[in-house]
Amino acid sequence: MFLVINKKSKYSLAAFTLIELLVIIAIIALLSTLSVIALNNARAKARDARRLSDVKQISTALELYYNSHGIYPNSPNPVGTPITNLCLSELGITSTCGTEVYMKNIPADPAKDKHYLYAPLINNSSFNLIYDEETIADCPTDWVRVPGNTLYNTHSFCVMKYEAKIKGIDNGNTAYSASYEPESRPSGTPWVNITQTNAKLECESIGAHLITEDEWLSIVRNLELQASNWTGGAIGSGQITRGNSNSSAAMDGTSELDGVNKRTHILSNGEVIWDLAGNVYDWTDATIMGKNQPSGVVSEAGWLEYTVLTNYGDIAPEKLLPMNNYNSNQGYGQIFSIGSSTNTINYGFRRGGYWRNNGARAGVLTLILNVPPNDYYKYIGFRCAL
Ligand SMILES: [Ca+2]
Ligand SMILES: [Ca+2]
Repeated sequence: MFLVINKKSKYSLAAFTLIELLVIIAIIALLSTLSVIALNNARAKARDARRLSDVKQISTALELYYNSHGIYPNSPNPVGTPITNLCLSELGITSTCGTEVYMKNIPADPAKDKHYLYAPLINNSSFNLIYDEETIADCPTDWVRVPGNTLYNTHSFCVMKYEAKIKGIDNGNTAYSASYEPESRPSGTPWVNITQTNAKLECESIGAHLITEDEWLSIVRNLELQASNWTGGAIGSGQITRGNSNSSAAMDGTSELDGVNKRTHILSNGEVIWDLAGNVYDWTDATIMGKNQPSGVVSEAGWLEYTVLTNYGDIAPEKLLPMNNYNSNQGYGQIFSIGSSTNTINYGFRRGGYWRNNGARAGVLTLILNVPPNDYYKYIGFRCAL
């Protein structure tokens, strides 16, 4: 039997031409490459499934803590420390457990270089739980992946690394044309003079969407937990940098600024995003009527520190306020609201501040609510998300 097969294969081999052999070798090489890719994808998917399950379990343990204590635990010490392998007990999130244990060994992210992050918000009445999925968002060139956040129900997503530019045109300060297409790239100045309505349509035209408030906040809650985004080099020390906010014009995305005007922020997964604060305002996709806006003691239109708000209107506090009762002194910016209890006009959300905010008014949580969705200005741009 063995002999027969051997004979036959010898005969077959002789019948192949060199070309045929090369084709077969190329096909085998391609198939093995494909199967390696498929295997890597399957592994990344398995890690993502693990992440979702871990995050669910950690959230459950945090709810158990809340049931006993009426608040969520403090951040691990120092703030921004990964919660990997720490213990959640009546002592909070610490390296050694107390007696009342809710989770003995908080699971580690399945990838060695990634970590889950936890931070409470609004006097420990809510919390961020941040996790970075690998496969959910496979981001295009010059877009960045942003980790998900349980507080905002966001999975990991892609967002433009730069404020949107007009494809093929370097001067973004031009009259709107529907024939223009949005693109994320370093060169050129941001696409401005565009209404919130058209910014939505333009993002949809490339298969994306205008960044949502939940996505914006997921970025801010992540970067505020990275020490290198603070001028003092530690979380809460100095300010979160506020970008191009003290100059005479919008800039392209090729030159960085120094100190408090640094234009880039880093995320927990190492991704770098430009001009979230400053340069031009970024539309987000939300709208709110004047009468439903947050307000302070003085009931008139104007800039307010977050710390002096007496009424949050229709915006949930965790979607509005800086952590730890911080305000513009920590680089978060301020809010501009209409300050009227009767105004029924709709206004679009825009974030971050712009080149001429002279400091305090620019910041990663700056929010201005006085421009309707169909108005446009040379200092309002946008960015898309996927
Ligand atoms: Ca277009
Ligand atoms: Ca901006």
